[in-house]
Formats: sequence, structure tokens, C-alpha cells
Amino acid sequence: MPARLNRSAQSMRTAMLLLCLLGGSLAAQAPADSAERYPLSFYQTPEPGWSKLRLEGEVLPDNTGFRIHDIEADAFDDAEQFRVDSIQTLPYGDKLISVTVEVGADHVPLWDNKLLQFQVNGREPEVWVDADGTPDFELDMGGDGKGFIPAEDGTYRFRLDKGLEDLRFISFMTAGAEQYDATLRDIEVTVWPEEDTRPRDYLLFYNRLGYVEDQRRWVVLEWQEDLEVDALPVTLRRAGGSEDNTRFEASAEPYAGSGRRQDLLDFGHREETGFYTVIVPEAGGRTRHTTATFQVREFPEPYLEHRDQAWGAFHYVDSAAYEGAHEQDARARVFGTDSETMDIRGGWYDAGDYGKYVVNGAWTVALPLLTWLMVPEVLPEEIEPLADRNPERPATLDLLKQELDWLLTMQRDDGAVHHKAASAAWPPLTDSPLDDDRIKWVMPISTTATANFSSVMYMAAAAYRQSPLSEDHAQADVYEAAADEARAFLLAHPDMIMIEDRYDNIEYGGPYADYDDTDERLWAEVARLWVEPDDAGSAALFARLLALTEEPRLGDAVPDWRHVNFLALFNYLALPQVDAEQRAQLLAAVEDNFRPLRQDQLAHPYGLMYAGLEDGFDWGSNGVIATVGSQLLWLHHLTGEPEWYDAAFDMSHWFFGLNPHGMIWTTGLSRHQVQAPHFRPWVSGTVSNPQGLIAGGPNSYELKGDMAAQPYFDGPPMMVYTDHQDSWATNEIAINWQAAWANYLSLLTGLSEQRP
Ligand code: 9MR
Ligand code: 9MR
Repeated sequence: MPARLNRSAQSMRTAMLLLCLLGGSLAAQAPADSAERYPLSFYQTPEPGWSKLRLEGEVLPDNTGFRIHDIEADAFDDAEQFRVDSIQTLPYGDKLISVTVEVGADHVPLWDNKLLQFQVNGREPEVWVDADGTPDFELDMGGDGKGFIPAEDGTYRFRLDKGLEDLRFISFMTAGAEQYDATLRDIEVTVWPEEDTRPRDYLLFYNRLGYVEDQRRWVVLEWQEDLEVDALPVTLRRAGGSEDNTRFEASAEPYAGSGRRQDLLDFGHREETGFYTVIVPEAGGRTRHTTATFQVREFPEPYLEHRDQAWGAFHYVDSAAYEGAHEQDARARVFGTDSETMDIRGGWYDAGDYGKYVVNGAWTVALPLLTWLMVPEVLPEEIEPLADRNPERPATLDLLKQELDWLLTMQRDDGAVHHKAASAAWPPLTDSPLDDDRIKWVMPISTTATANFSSVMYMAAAAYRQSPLSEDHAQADVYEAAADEARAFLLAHPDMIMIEDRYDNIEYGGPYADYDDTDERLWAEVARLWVEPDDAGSAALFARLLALTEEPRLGDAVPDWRHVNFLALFNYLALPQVDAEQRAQLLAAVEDNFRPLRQDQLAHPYGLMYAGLEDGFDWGSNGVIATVGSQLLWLHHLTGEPEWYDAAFDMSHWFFGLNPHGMIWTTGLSRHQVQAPHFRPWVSGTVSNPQGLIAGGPNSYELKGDMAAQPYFDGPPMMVYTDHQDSWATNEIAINWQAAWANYLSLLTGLSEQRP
């Protein structure tokens, strides 16, 4: 793959150049006498965010700062992340922050002379540049672009953005050292206040790909916080035609999900296709005349392009696409043994990291496999790019085979399946697949990995038997035998076996740990029926599935890699041999389960049913939405009921711009798309311009030390998102949400009655 300077690196260079230019002239303009000073105080003990169990923090007795030091005497060749809250409102205007640093007498830096990477609100600020253009000091730069304060006593000054009006916390990453010991004190912000006259647009959120004539159509207008008027005239104009005028009254209460006041412009009554423009005029203050133009079509053609990109994007996580990378996986070490190794080459990288995890890998292939078994015609005939394409094989089966065959490598002789394979430490974000030569550890087995494995192998056996290739029929037998062995292990071990989150405080990649394997085991029991065409399942099995329909959200707190009751249910509903009456009873019960959710959705300004627990947004919320969308579309296919198609369609607007960020959640050529995903092949410049990768999305649930998203964490759930490469909790790409997304779009376009 060509290693070119990618788009984000280019724009970063331009931004840095601009900042340098600005830095100089801004400082020169700022008259010292009008300055206001804001000393920060600290009351909380600085807590280590990455729990490395080495460095500890304490607040100084006068609350002007804090000290961080190592509790052991030997070298600590690793980083830790600390965050210290200090909430301070600041006026608009040029500003600098200064910090006095004292290095302990016994501190010996290990990474050149680096001490710590200083951050404000989770962002590394620029070094302050004096009026004559002299920088205050020089950062000690790491290979990954992070700038460190050197391990030298002194006062260090940084420039803050003029618009930074809400300082929430100081954070920093420590550099490796022997007897780490740093004190930060007298942290103070200086501001040269000025009036904020920057003109701003109204916030109009709409589906940037346009709308479809027989579906609900609406636009959300968010009120700017400082807008003084209580009503706004809004015009809806059809190109070459008529015009509607409405007045929007400001709603008194902000919408809880986004924390902003808003109005919905419903234009469902406009029946003609064509181009429409929403116009909001200037109403005094800084907010200017704003328009939004979109097309209303018979069929959403642009969705097809996104569907194809969504499948094609698997190429960028395919280990086979990076020739020569991860050859060490041929001899991955089996954890807990002296020298045993396994060959676990192949398959997909899980996400922005290079780990490979069975629970998630199996989940990822399950969605498209089920669609393939149910309605293969909705899946694309070609997937591009695709390594080792065999044109004789249906494209989806060709794609999934890479991962299925990798899953086989993770099975133990007794049928149990290893939970995951990952390097002990996370590779730096700037490591390309070829740079990462860390050995992988094959971690212990688990019953969730074994059950998920068994399920997808049964599904795969049924699917590949329908391939036109005879080699696939032979492979189907291999899949079935592997599924049987895994099942035998599960039957012999009825209690859950789960791996640890960490071993000796080392992560070995993502945990994918679970506290309950009953749903995984249930799914495996149902999936076996794909290879037992004469067996419709026991009465007990049917009763368990029916009972799920009595529970909220079909028994899954959130349908994701951890909660798979829905996979058991929909597999059963899709089985050809199931008794018609039982299927009808179960389907009716699933529909009843969705009815209250549909009501919630109709009242939701962004057209969602849910994206996490209650009103929260989960890690990978975009995947949750696409999974609910997939459920609705399977349900529509099985019942023929248009309401479920419409419900799934309503969610599509969220993905294409009708969200409080105005974003299209995939990577691509538009500036409204994701610009800086947490994805090592991208950050390292190994891939250029991959399109169609979907970001995890807002995550109000858990940040796991993600400082980039931290400033938003206490705010409304939908706002906990940042398009920043360091935001692994909100902006990472991952195979599970990629599959949910691609599957959802395939069903949505494929099941449309307007299909061209
Ligand atoms: O890059 C890692 C990402 O793929 C994971 O989703 C995330 C959550 O476990 O962790 C990221 O790695 C970070 C780690 O958790 C803490 N140290 C910094 C790592 C970022 O490079
Ligand atoms: O999707 C996972 C999410 O449900 C967890 O809360 C989170 C923290 O454990 O991890 C997510 O999965 C990440 C995995 O641990 C490592 N590879 C990247 C995955 C996506 O962020």
C-alpha cells in the first residue's frame, strides 16, 4: 500500500503553520496592562487514569498545585495519565497558562529528557511565543508527535485558544523515569479580554444526503445560546417552485440529550421530489443568515454508495492487506505455558489496535451471515477492495471467510476457544501494522468465546454449503465439526469460564470480558439448528425465546458484543424448518416488544429509539443504533410490516448529519465526515484516504482514560464525542460497528420498495 502523507497530516501541518503565525501576532497585540489573572486551585487528589499501579499524586497543602511520584525505586519505563479538575470560567480573548515545575532530586528521566506532556481540557497547548517571536521554551518532541516539558525546573508558558471559556481540567501524560517525581505549582491563566464579535451560523441539522419522498422528513434547528429573540421566521423553498413560511418559537427547555434548545421543521407534507432550501434570516447579534439545501428523491441512491464503502472498508482492518505485517503471529505465545506457540495469522484487526478477539470477531461475522441466510439478495455483488477475491464465490462469503478461517486457528484441541490474542502493551498510535513487531499472546479460553465461535461456525456451515464452489462445501464440513467440538466443550462445562481483565496489571489488549454467558449459550443452541434441518428445537428452547420477548429490548440491555439474545431470537425466526404457528407467535411478540420503542422514536428529535442504556450513549453507540436498525429490518423482512422499515429508515438521518454534531459518521471526502479516527494504520500514514469507516460515536458511558473526550463527559450524552485521533472511547473504528453499519445499510437499501 502506498505510504503517502494523508489528509489529516496535511491539514495538521497547515494548522500548525497558521497557529505559529497567529501566535506571534496575537502576543504582540496584547497590552500587558489590561490582563486579568486566574490562578487555578486544586482540591482533588490526582488519580492515575491508566491504573498502572506505579505513580501516585497528591495535592499541595496550599492547593496551588500537586506532586506526582513513583512508589517504587526501580525504573518505570512506561507512561501514566493524570487528570486534575479545576473548573474556571474565562473571558474571550488572548490567553496564556503558566506552570512552575520542580523536578525531584532523585528523578532520572528515561525517555531523553522528557518529564510530562501537559494538557488543558485534554488538549496539548502550543508553546507561548513572545512579542518578538521567541518561543518561551522548547518542547521535547516524541516520535508520536506529543510534546513534553523537559525534566528541568522552571516556569513554562503555553498559549490557550482565545475561545477557551470553560477550563475544566489539567491533565498530563508522564514520561518513563527512575524515581519519578514532579511538582506542578502556581498554575495560572492570564487573559487579555476582548469582545467576541465572531459571526456564527444557525445550527441547522439535516440529512446531508437528502431525504426520500415516502418517508418522514425533518430538519432540526438548534438555538444559539446567546440568541436574544424568542421567535424566528423560517422559510422552506422548493427550487423553481413554491415557498412556505413558518415562525419558530424558542422552546423554553433545552433538550436533555444535547443540552440545547431546538425546534423541528417537519416538511413531510411536501410531496414533490426536488431540491429544497431552508432559510433562517439574521436576527440581530452575531448569528447570521443561514441556509441548508437538500434533495428529496424517490430512492436514496447515495445510500448505496455508503453501503459499498462500508463493506469495502473491511480492507483496512484486514491483516492480509498489509503484506509482511505481523509475521510474528505465526508463533504467538500461549499465555500460561512455558514455550508453547500457535499460528494465528490472518483475520481482521479488531479496531484501531492490532488485537484479535474471538468474542467480537464472531459477533462481527454473525450479522452479515444471518442476513445472507435470510435475504442474500440485499448484500452487494462486489466488495472492493478485497484481498484474495475469488470471483466464483458470493462476495460476502468471500469477505467473511477470512475471519472465519482465522477463528478456527483459535480453537484448542478439546474444543474450547481462546478468548483473544493481543500484545501485552498497546502499540503506540503511530505504529503502522509493519512497525508493530510485538509478540502476540494467546490468552486463556472462555465460554463466551467458545459459544460465539460455535454459533457462527454453525451458521457458516449452512451458508457455505450454498456456495457454488465445491471447496466451500468441504470447508462447511470443517466449520460444522469445529462447531460441534465447541458445543461439546460447553455442554461438559456448564459454568461460565471467563478470563481476567488484566494479568499482573497488564492489559493484553481489550478485555471483551462478560459476566453472563447464558445468552451466548442460548444463541449457540439455536444456531445448531442450521445444520439439523429436521430438528425445530425443543419446546424448552422455544419457551426461552418467547420469554425474551417479554423483557425490555428483547432481553439485551443493549444489543452489542456482550448481549446476544437478539441473535438467538432472529436466528430462530429465520430457520426454514420452524413451525409456522410458532414463528407467527414469536414474531407477534417481537413486534409487541418494539411498539413502545417506536413511540419513543417518533418523539425523538433525531429519530433514534435508543443508543445505550436508558438515555445514555454506549461505547460504540453508532453500532448500537445500526444493530437496532438491523433488527428492525429483519423484522420487516419476516413480517412484511412497513412500519418496521420506516422505523429503521428514520434512524438513517442520524448517520448522515441529523445529529447535534452535524456529522456524517464515516470517513470520506467531505469536511462533514470524520477527519481523525483513532486508527493506527491511518495515524501512521500507512493507508491513504480510506473511506467508509464508521466511528464509534458519542459515548457517555465510560472513557477509560480518554482525555480528548473528557471535557464533554459531564455534559449531555450526545455531546460526549470528539473527532480527535486520541479519542479511543468516541472516535475509534471497530469491526463490530462496521459490520452492524454495513449490514444495516444493505438491508435498508435492499428491502426498499422503491429499489431502482
Ligand atoms: O488504542 C487503544 C484502543 O484501541 C482501545 O479501544 C482503548 C481502550 O481499551 O485503548 C487504547 O489504548 C490506550 C490505552 O487504553 C491506554 N494507554 C494509551 C492507549 C492509546 O494508545
Ligand atoms: O467495544 C468495547 C466496549 O464495549 C468496551 O466498553 C471498551 C472498553 O473495554 O472496549 C471496546 O472495545 C475495544 C477493545 O477493547 C479494544 N479494541 C478496540 C475496541 C473498540 O474501541
